[in-house]
Amino acid sequence: MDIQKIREDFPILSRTVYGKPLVYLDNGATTQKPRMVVDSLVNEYYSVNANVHRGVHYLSQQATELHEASREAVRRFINARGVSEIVFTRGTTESVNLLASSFGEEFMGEGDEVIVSVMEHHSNIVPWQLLATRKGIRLKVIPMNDRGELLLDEYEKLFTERTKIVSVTQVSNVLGTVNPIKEMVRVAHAHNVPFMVDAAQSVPHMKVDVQELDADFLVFSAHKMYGPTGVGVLYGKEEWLDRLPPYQGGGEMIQHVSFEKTTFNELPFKFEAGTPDYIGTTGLAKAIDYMNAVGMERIAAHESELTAYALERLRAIPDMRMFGEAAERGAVISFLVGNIHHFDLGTLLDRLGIAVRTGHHCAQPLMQRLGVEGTVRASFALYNTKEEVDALVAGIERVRRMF
Ligand code: C6P
Repeated sequence: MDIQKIREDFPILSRTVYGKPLVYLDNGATTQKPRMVVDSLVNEYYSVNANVHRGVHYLSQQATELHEASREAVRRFINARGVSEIVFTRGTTESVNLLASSFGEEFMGEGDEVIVSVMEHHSNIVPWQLLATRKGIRLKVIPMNDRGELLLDEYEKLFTERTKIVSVTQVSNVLGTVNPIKEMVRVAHAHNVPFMVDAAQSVPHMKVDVQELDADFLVFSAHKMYGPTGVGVLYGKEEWLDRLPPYQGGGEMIQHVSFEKTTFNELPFKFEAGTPDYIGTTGLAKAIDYMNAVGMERIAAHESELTAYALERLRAIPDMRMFGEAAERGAVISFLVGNIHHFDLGTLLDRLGIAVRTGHHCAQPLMQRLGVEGTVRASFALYNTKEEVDALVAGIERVRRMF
């Protein structure tokens, strides 16, 4: 992989901050965008813009074709059986809210249970909690060991006749743990319970195949995979989506409306009320093209090598405390150094041009389990280099000396 050539596709990577070259290590929050993705947004606004699925005119038809071609690109990317299984949303968070609301409405009642894990992002906790308040359902939590690996024996024990759904992240945004989702789905299915995969932190880094995982639902955001903000995906098996009620009402999601009775559109439009972000979905398709052109295996291999290198170098720093030592891990490293506050470390690294994330990473229950208020997190993407890891290590050493 020619990293320097790849970096040229991302104009922002050559900028400076505080007069220092930018070292962008906050890819778990959002990735930077290659030129071809941004160009596609501009081009579509300038030459194709018209509302989709509504007009008989040329532009509307062309915009609709682009939008639906993007759905097909997503289908192929995650190997769904059909485009009816790909629902466009605003992002992972909206996808989980859609599912919790719709699934909860149809299939859950007082005393029913949802299984989540201790390492979930707030977006995969709070939507279920809202349901808990509304409908009296209960959350059950899969615990983990001190390396940050879920305890599968404990997971199995959580199932009861009241368990209605399992919802777990494939990769932790804090620990980097890659959970054994395929095995966990198999266990859920043995109990006749469907499984939702939060793939926000996996889809950008590894090949994800919904049929191989046998996932019933899978959610992710375009902006974490080199695509634009404001677009996301809810994948659902057709047999499930068919049985779920609509989430929001409005245009597009209807077949016929009268004041007496409304009938709903076919899948996936039943879940897509209002004008979709059709420019954004084209950007997502371009991001998928970009990742495919580099190659998912090559992206995974590069990031794995970079993470191994970073782990080795960071571990050599005195007073380094790392969070997450799972055998299977992604390109995320959380740490604290001595008693330097995570916020101070992050702020001082920023002054050196190094962008990392600090705080609870929208995973406060996990912070509680780790016994910390927050951590510093470095998260890598396909354009990061060993020199950037060296800059991070040198930056941390410098901050240590200051303290
Ligand atoms: N995590 C991070 O810095 P949205 O914001 O809807 O695109 O994604 C939410 C989300 C859901 N699940 C996981 C595992 C995530 O990591 C995220 C987003 C970012 O870790 C922003 S908090």
